[in-house]
Amino acid sequence: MPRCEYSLFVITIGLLSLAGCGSGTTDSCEPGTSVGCSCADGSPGERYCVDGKLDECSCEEDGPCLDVTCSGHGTCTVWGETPVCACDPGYTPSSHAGLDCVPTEEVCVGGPIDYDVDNDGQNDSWFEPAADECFMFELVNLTRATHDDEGAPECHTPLMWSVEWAAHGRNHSIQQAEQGELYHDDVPFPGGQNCAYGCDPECEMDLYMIGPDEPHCPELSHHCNIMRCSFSHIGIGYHGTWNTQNFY
Ligand SMILES: [Ca+2]
Repeated sequence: MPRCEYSLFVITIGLLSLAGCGSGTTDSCEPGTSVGCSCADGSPGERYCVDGKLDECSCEEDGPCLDVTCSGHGTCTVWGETPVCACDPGYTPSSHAGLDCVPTEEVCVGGPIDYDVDNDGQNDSWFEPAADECFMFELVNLTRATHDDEGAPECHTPLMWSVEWAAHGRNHSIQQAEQGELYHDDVPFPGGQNCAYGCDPECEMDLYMIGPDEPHCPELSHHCNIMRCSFSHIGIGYHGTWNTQNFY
């Protein structure tokens, strides 16, 4: 498997907080006591005695997700204090906030470029993403939303689509296919780059995330590029099974 070059940035994720998730503030109680309650998702919470009355039900972890519907096409999970939607197949978030799920084709879109994607000697003026490219984009954000970071400095909010870097990525995949090898020497070079070949997008995502040469962050790896906190965008290019992910 290929290796990549990157610079490291680290953001520490805060601890969980408590948030109200129920109703009822009228019950009298002894100061300093509390009683159990049921949170909106059925998990156990606690009602604390405040000024002689039981406060609202306090629920760990699920509080920040209470008002997040994921547009009805995903599941909200809290990472640190940050809620993020893991979207259903065919959907992905529309912004860095990751609080909604829209059809992937509304976010993974074509756009104007001024770059020779297909190496025919003439600059191309438009890049239109292919189905594999948008599916891999969807998988990257789903992976970020669901991958258990096990305490590592990894981030879960989604990356946004870059037409320009997708065009460069497809060109890089074409060149790798022609040369029959994986490499990383693009000029200009993105903030990070992952490359793989030989199977479908889901299989290549597994190679990136759990392949034998993929240490857990913060070691340098494809895994780290996909989960890195400092990246905000990704452009993905395919040629056959040759995949390039460009991050910045
Ligand atoms: Ca061209």
